Amino acid sequence: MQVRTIQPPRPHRGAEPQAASHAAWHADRIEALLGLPLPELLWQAQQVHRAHFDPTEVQLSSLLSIKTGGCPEDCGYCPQSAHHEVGVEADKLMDAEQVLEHARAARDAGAGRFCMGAAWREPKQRDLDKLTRIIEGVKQLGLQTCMTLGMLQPAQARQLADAGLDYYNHNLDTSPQFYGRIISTRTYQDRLDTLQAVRDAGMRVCCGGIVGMGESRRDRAELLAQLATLEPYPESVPINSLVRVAGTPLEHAPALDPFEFVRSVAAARICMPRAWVRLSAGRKELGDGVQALCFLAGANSIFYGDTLLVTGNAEVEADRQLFERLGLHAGDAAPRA
Ligand code: SAM
Ligand code: DTB
Ligand code: SF4
Repeated sequence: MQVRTIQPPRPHRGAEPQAASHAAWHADRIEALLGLPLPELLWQAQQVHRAHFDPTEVQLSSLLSIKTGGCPEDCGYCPQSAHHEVGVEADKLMDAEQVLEHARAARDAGAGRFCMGAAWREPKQRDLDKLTRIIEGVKQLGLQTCMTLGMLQPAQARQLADAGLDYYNHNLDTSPQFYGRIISTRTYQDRLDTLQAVRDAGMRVCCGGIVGMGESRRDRAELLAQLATLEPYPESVPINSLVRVAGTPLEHAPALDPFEFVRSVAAARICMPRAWVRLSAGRKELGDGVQALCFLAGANSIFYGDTLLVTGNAEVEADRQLFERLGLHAGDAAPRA
């Protein structure tokens, strides 16, 4: 009998040990890693990966846009910003029952974590009550929960943590130096403040960035240095490859050599040894060969499901076949200390 979906992960083994940060991860050191001959870089990344994880195990996160479009922020890459003419219709927050239907389907297809994204600058108080019900419902399905709702005040972060939210996703996106070329409506410090509020509330942090927006290798090193020196570093690190969406200011960003993406994944693995390093947006466009190199470079998580937020993702059936061809399986065993 043909198996149509990737097998569900083994049950989660409780809280992961807190990741310690390495203050020594200066951008110079990471830039030197990024410039290594690729076999050297992959070898180092594989050694670090194998010390903490089963290299054949990949965590599956499914993504759902629970509030789409019409966002007041001007992030230059984003199809959901109201500043760009993309043709994404603005919607209101999805009903809890509808979210739970999607979550059930994701669980049945083998996902271990359910990530919900909202195109907001920040959530409003009235939204938080509904979000609390959603978090409780998704957890009852046996899924880990993650949300990305924009900036959070400390009290909002505490409310989400009290509802049982496991992870909060908030990306730094790029280096502090390049950031102003991409976003003007919120500062780098705003993002760091939200990350601190999430940490202080006791949630796990999911924080990464985007590669391929016209930034330099130095910028990628600076981004990774920011992430690796957060105290502690994020438990989950999404590395997105820019999806160039027509109508966004980055529609015509020059294509980046895909090996630079692989290098970024490897460096992320080396400087954040016990993080889930997630191949995020742009996986479909990277193709099977580059994805395979990313798994060899220490990536151990993917967004799983036919859509991301509004753009297409690698299809579930294609992922099932890729895992079979590469000898990978779904799983989310906590990293070894
Ligand atoms: N509005 C919230 C926020 O920005 O914090 C949450 C949703 S936002 C879509 C989450 C992340 O998706 C962004 O920080 C960015 O890293 C990523 N993203 C958005 N559009 C993308 C694109 N076209 N290509 C790659 N990554 C993208
Ligand atoms: C993240 O780092 N990538 C995801 C998730 N966090 C929310 C979003 C990717 C969005 C890609 C473009 C889109 O479909 O809107
Ligand atoms: Fe809004 Fe998030 Fe898109 Fe920025 S990335 S425009 S904050 S939805």
